[in-house]
Amino acid sequence: MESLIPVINKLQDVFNTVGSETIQLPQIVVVGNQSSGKSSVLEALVGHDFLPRGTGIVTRRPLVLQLVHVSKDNQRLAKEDGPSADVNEWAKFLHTKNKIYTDFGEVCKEIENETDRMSGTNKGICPEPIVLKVFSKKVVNLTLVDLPGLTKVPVGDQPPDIEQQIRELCVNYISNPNSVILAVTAANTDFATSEAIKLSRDYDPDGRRTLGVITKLDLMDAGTDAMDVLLGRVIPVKLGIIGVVNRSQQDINNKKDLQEALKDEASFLQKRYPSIASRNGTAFLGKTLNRLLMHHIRDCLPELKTRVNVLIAQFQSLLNSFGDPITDKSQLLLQIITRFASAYCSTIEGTARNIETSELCGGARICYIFHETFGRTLESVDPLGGLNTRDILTAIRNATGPRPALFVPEISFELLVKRQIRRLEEPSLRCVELVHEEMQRMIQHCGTQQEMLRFPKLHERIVDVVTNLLRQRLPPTNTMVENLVQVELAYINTKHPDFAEAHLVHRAMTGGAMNAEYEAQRVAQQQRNLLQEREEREKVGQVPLQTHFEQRRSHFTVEAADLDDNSSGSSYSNAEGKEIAVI
Ligand SMILES: Nc1nc2c(ncn2[C@@H]2O[C@H](COP(=O)(O)OP(=O)(O)OP(=O)(O)O)[C@@H](O)[C@H]2O)c(=O)[nH]1
Ligand SMILES: [Mg+2]
Repeated sequence: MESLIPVINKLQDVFNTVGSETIQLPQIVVVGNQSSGKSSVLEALVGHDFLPRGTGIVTRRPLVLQLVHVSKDNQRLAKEDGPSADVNEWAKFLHTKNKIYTDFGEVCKEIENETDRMSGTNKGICPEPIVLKVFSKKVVNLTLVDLPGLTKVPVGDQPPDIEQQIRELCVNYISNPNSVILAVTAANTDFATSEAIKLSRDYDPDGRRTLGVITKLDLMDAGTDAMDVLLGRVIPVKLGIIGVVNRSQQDINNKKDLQEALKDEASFLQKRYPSIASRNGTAFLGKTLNRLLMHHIRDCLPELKTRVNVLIAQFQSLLNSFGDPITDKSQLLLQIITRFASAYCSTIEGTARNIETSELCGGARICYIFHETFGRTLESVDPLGGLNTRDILTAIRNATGPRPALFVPEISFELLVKRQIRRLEEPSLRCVELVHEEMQRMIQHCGTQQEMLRFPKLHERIVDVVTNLLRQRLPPTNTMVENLVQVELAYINTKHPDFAEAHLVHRAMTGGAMNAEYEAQRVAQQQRNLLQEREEREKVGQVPLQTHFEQRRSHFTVEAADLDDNSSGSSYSNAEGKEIAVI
């Protein structure tokens, strides 16, 4: 089995790397008549003395022997499961939990004890398997199963249907398609009567996983040999028939060493079967099993290969998505940042390569926010909103102080106007907020998908930096908008053409001394000027504030008329009513 170790280890590494299930090697099951030498064959294959062997029924419970390869890399397993001292091989039973056996003689004793415990001491059998794990550097991960021998007549405490029971037990193991059957027959019995061969034929009719083993070649009657059997002339076995010589009962009693036994076996075969010596013996059996396992591994390879190829393709495309290797890091960094910056600018300018068609974005959206959202909000602001006659009257009275003024006090007008101008501040600040949101959103559109994939952290940093930058600019921008409103509040330019009309209103309301014809001319002239002025302003895109005054004029007149009814609650003189209307 030793040549398998490096192959399996390498393969298991590959399987681990590609994250698939590791190779499940077939389990090796021995079947055969009682005392045909099954345990002896298995033991020779493993290379350890640890199975109870002897005359009469010995193996009375299935023994599931799990060989576990431990390597230096496999420290975890060795530490958890292994003994503390420097021991290369050790064993553990399932039923003794964590007890560690380093003496294989003790293992043999424990198998006997455990067999007696469940099956009694008087030749009874029990289908419950004993599970033994052997940890070693010199084994591959493989499971071997030793079974009780097939028998005919009940002895001792055996039940009448013992033949049937053992048969079923064996069938249970050999019918598993993942098991290689070692059909053991002793050479001193007639091969044509071999129960092992018969049973395995029933469950492996193609003979693809049955290997014939002939034991006790040394015990054949004088004048007979197993030549015909071994050459497959009696009963052919597809995978072959291999003859072996195990240690006799005498050898076991004398504690004959396994290595010595192997040497003797080789010389026996050389002497008795020189022409086929190289194709028989325990060593050759081991090699053949090796080959069978290799074939099994080979069958697993196509699937592994496909998996590896799929993974290669996946990783290759991932690798390609990362782009060419980097030679100059700082140059690349600068390039990426520059590309991001220019992508950001072009999103604002509308010169970006991938122009969105589903929704407005970048500069176009900012334009929309200013002209549509903000513009509409401004237009919806009523210049006279929130002002009632009582406010105006109070403002006028407060401005005149102790003595009633002769003319409308302008200070009251300013007071009221400022209050109205201040109302523009809130929608302006909201406009700033919307623009900020859009500029923030634009960050996501810049930087290519490929770069984001390749340098996710860099991309995160860029987003961070730009977000912070935008956030930092928010308070100064708000302050600027607030300042603009403050500037407008600080000085009311009454010389502005918007106020030209106010003069007319004032005159009309206060009944100025000019004659009617002169007045009409003046009004006409004023209106021509205003019209011209407005056209010019509309050309440069300014919203004419005057529109509001025009729109409000009718409303304004009605309010002035209402004032005469004195219905607002507070009483005021006729003159005051006119002043309210003028303001
Ligand atoms: N001389 C000789 N004796 C053998 C050989 N193989 C096995 N034996 C002896 O045959 C007896 C039975 O061997 P086991 O290995 O216990 O046989 P088994 O098939 O496991 O027996 P059960 O488990 O009882 O069915 C033992 O005394 C072995 O020493 C062999 O090739 N030559
Ligand atoms: Mg046995």
